[in-house]
Amino acid sequence: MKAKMNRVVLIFGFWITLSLVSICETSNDTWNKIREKKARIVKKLKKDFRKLKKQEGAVKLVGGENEYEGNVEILHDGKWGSVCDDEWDYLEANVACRQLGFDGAIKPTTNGHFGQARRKYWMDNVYCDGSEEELFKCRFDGWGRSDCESSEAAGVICARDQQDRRDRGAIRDEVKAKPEKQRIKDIHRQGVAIRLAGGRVHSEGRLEVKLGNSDWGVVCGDGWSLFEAAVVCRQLGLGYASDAVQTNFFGGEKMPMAISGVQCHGDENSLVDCLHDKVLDCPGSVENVASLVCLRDMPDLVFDHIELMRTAHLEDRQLFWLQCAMEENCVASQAYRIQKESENWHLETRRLLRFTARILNAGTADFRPSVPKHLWEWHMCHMHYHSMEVFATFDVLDLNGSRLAEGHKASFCLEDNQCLPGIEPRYKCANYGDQGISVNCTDVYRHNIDCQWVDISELTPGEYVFKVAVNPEFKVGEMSFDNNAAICRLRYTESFAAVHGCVMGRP
Ligand SMILES: *[C@@H]1O[C@H](CO)[C@@H](O)[C@H](O)[C@H]1NC(C)=O
Ligand SMILES: *[C@@H]1O[C@H](CO)[C@@H](O)[C@H](O)[C@H]1NC(C)=O
Ligand SMILES: *[C@@H]1O[C@H](CO)[C@@H](O)[C@H](O)[C@H]1NC(C)=O
Ligand SMILES: [Ca+2]
Repeated sequence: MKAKMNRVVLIFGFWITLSLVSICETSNDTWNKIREKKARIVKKLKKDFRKLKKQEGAVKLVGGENEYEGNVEILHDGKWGSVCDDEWDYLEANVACRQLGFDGAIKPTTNGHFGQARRKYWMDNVYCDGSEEELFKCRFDGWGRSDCESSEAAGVICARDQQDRRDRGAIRDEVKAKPEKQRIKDIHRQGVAIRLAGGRVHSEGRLEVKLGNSDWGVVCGDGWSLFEAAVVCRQLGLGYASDAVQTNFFGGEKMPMAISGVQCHGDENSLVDCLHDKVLDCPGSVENVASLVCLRDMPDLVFDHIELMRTAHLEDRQLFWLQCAMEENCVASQAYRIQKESENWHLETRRLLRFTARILNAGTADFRPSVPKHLWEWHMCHMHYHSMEVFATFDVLDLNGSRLAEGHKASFCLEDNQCLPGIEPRYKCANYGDQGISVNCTDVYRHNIDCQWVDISELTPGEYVFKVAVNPEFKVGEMSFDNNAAICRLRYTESFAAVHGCVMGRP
């Protein structure tokens, strides 16, 4: 009833405004100004109207400081849900902003830039081609299908008007400026003690911190990740970080909060070498307590960049042969546009940069998928179960680091393909077998299998950066993440591609 009243008021307001604007249209001088104003008003009303209607697929922004920024929430089945940041980019952000009546996006945001996801994820792996008018018309995994954690909310900063879009650069810099952080030991000079508490064993629990003579306190969970946990495990002599969680599972919700915004690179020997908020700032619930699990034996994936350089090559392939791949989002969005618009789409060719991905587990424990077996998905096209949604990413970037093309190999079937002498392979994809990579075994995705490529059809010849990374979202703990990516140069001419100069790095 209230919504209906609001609607009537809105429509009435709309009519009055338009009439007033028309009466004022006498002077040619102010005509242009008025027209601009009118367009703005109409846009704003359209947006408010859509929100009020509460119709399927409506979107809204939450957690921002004003109405043109925030995490994206979408309405499905009468309930609002969050959107996960996997594959969340400019194209998707633009669609969301335009649906809200803005001119487009200044920036997509990820990792819960505007706070943790407050609701169940309705959408994950959203792929828009940019022509969609509403977000739910983009391709995605299906309502409610997601493997995302609450820290992975997707958001946007929308452009208020044309001027905003021109000022994009300046605003982008402004967004980058985070609240000030300082090294812990530079502020707390009287000494900092740490310990784990509340765990079932001594190598897990909530992190407790004692600053000088004050009482023991807990640490805010915002931004708490495996990199910070790794430092704590190392400092306490407990091995490596297997899990970093933001939860009161290990208690601590009644304790005072000692520090927030802890941020480590991951190789520090002591937590006091990490950064933290100068001023304690931990918005959100009291359950947001930094907690962790340390383990002595951990897997350690190492990406083989030599094999990547040796095997990279181009292939031109007709869309007819790529239909399975299209179902799994392994081609660029332009291909879907061609499929929609061209009658002979299956004769169009795509240019693929193919390469072999060879991943060794050089750790001391098996690498197991982050998703339990009963949640694995059967993929009809490729006739096997997918156990890990984002096991690897393949990106082509320009020399400034902007992403121009990406592989979308949706999922991987982890198995022992080759093992060092004396090691028996144990993981096999066939027959719903257990998936994983044993210590001293490698999982090999040869360049000739489906989806093992980046679709570079829209790329112009030139020099680029090619980056391949495994376990890129750090969903599974490892001894080190500094050997998980190969960052290489890609030389691309009309007819030839070479990947060279690879260095190892972090995803
Ligand atoms: C009003 O301005 C337009 C261009 O902006 C011009 O073509 C037109 O002649 C002007 N009309 C009057 C009455 O000045
Ligand atoms: C990289 O950025 C510089 C300056 O911002 C610009 O002049 C150059 O064209 C950019 N290069 C690419 C490949 O986008
Ligand atoms: C794996 O290989 C390394 C180096 O060859 C060796 O030191 C280690 O013992 C092996 N681990 C297992 C579990 O076989
Ligand atoms: Ca690793």
